[in-house]
Amino acid sequence: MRNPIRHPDQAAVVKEAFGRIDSPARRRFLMGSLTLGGLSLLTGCDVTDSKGAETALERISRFNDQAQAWLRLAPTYPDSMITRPFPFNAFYAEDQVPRVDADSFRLEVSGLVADRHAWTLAELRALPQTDQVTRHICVEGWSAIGKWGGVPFARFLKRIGADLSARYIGFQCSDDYYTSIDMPTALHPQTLLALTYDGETLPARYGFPMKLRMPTKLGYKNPKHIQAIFVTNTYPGGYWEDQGYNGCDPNC
Ligand SMILES: Nc1nc2c(c(=O)[nH]1)N[C@H]1C(S)=C(S)[C@@H](COP(=O)(O)O)O[C@H]1N2
Ligand SMILES: [Mo]
Repeated sequence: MRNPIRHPDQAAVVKEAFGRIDSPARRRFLMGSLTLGGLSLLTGCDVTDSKGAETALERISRFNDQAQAWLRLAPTYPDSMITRPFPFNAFYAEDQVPRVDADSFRLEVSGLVADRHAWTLAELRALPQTDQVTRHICVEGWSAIGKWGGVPFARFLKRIGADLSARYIGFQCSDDYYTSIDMPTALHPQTLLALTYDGETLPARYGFPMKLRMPTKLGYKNPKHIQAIFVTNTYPGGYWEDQGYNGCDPNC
């Protein structure tokens, strides 16, 4: 790996990524200890001539790009750079924001998970929390820096016994919005099940009772007012995805 490991969760993601690599030879190559003979076994390329070696290296590099994409961290900022007021955006006006009742709220969990119990807000708040100051980028041409706090989503997925080899996580929101992400994005160390904004309970306009905050994805992939989460191998699409957007940032 060219990336130094800077974050405890990042180490977990690296382990996770290696776990996904089926061939022990591939794993050894990434650890930097694979021989030329091993390289030919791994890629199925004849590396005795330069063209073969080139092809083999290209295959490895493509794989590395994927691994790097999983590990790429979005920049973080000091609190002094937070945009105030942080903009509101949705497919409707601010006076139509859904009002969710905190006491009766239950987060539903379904699909490829071991524990399907529905979560109260108190239970979610009792999980270990972290926060981050990152830039939110909207396809409509604006961006803003904000501070979100909550549960690292990878930790939540492990806690509910999600099948981490499944392909997608789908989100259903209480305003008829819906979206989905792939598992590598779900396990990214900066993907947060956010319960707070700027140190306060997440306000209604920013997605009370919770939103998924991902600085590595465009704004519309960050669902607010999450009501239900499901783990699946069938691509669930999304409100904007189904209209042709793919959800990647310009570096993706
Ligand atoms: N439930 C829900 N989530 C949503 C949306 C929405 O309309 N409904 N809009 C998305 C878009 S396009 C953006 S830019 C952000 C805006 O989040 P903000 O209001 O916190 O700035 O929410 C995203 N998540
Ligand atoms: Mo957006």
